[in-house]
Amino acid sequence: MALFDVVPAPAVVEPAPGSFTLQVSARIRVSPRAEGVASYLADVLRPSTGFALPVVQLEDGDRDGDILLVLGEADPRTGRHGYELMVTGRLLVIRAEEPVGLFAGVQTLRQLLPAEVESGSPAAGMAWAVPAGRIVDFPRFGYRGAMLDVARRFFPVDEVRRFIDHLALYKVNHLHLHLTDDQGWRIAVKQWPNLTLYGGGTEVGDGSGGYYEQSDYSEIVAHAAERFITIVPEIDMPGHTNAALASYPELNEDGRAPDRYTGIEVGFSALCVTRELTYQFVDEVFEEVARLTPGPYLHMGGDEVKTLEPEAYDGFVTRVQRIIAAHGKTPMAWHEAARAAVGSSIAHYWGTAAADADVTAAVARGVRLVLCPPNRTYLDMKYDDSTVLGQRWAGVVGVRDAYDWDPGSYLSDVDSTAVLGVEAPLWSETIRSLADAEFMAFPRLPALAELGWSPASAHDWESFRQRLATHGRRWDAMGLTYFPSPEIPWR
Ligand code: NGO
Repeated sequence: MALFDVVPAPAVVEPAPGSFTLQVSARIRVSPRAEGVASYLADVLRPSTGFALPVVQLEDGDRDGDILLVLGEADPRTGRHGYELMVTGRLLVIRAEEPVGLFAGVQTLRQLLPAEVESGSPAAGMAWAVPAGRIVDFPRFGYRGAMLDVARRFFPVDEVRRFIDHLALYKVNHLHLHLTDDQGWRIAVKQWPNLTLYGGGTEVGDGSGGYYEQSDYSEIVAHAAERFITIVPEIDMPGHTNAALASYPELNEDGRAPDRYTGIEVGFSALCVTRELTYQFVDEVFEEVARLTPGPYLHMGGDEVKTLEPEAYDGFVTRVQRIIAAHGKTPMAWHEAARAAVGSSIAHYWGTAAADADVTAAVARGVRLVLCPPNRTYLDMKYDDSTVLGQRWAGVVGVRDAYDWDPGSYLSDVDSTAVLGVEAPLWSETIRSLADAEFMAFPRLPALAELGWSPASAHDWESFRQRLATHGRRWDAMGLTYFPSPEIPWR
């Protein structure tokens, strides 16, 4: 590997002659408060190297050949989320102000080791060399997200854990879980048990769906937290609610429960927004989800409601966002809700227009944005005409399409300071397995991760495709399914 072959591109890369080689006697020395990062690194390195790699205190004596994870004394440019990596023939040192920065540095280190490090089983006769030099690195945006639609196709806990592991490698730090939709309700709510017992039993097509018990959801949250990833739970409303409406007749305008739904049309369902019981329902659902979610956000959906008048929809949005705020969380919603969103909330912009008057006005009131334009970020769009999976309502989205745009200037009327970051949604109407999901995410997800992390000055398609070309072997070693796009000169 070369010091440059890192995705997302680091802010500063200074190669030096020589290399560091990880030996059987190496230890991982770590500052107090960062032991979790050290044991994560040991778990990554032990299976393929076969080395013991004991984790010891930083103070535990200088020895050549050790890996050091140090809190403090990093280059000041690294800030609270960045890191500095120094590699010489003698030592490999990652420094950061906070454990989250060390974790990002560990991901860079993974990518600087030979691809075989990802194989999960002993790779004999390897020289575990890391090129010498210095990297100083820090994120451009605080919100670097991916979204997984577990409603149209249910992903069991183990698959979500594996997806989270992939996100970590590319420094993605938010996973938005689309937990409910017309085709299924995926998170158990104790006060409304039929949501999952009945409403969780379907998905798109003839599958039997599934759902997360609250303990399953907590397991996902904990796995993500160990990787410094925040879970953003979405309960989509007032539309995209057929699974809830089928489970509880009293949530329907006419008091009658519809059949469960397994097709892929959108926009036909809506909660009854004029009945008080609906707000009690919303309050109790968000109360339970808030209690299970340590992260700051609760997402209320709000997209594609075709059966309500604008005033009724707006009134619902404002009231629900106040309920979310009352549970101590920051409301998030798709950008249709921006017009009625409260000032402290966040809107996911999924339009393709370069300006949107409602969004501009909302930003003026203090609403901030996460960008997910479908013609750039939707991982469920086909790569090209030959892609079997996916949809094409927003066009085909090649790797270059995903990469070659600037989140800071995408919306012409919005100042870049209102943009918290980018998100890559993986909707699952056409997805039947985790391998399908990986195929649609790779290599576009690393492209979007780079937009979120790397400085605008590092943005360069030619450089990106050359760096990414070294990652195919890494994905092969991980057993990760990906699209071998002809846009990338795979090595
Ligand atoms: C839209 C729609 C989703 C679909 C997706 C498919 C948003 C925010 N709402 O995006 O329900 O699954 O497109 O590409």
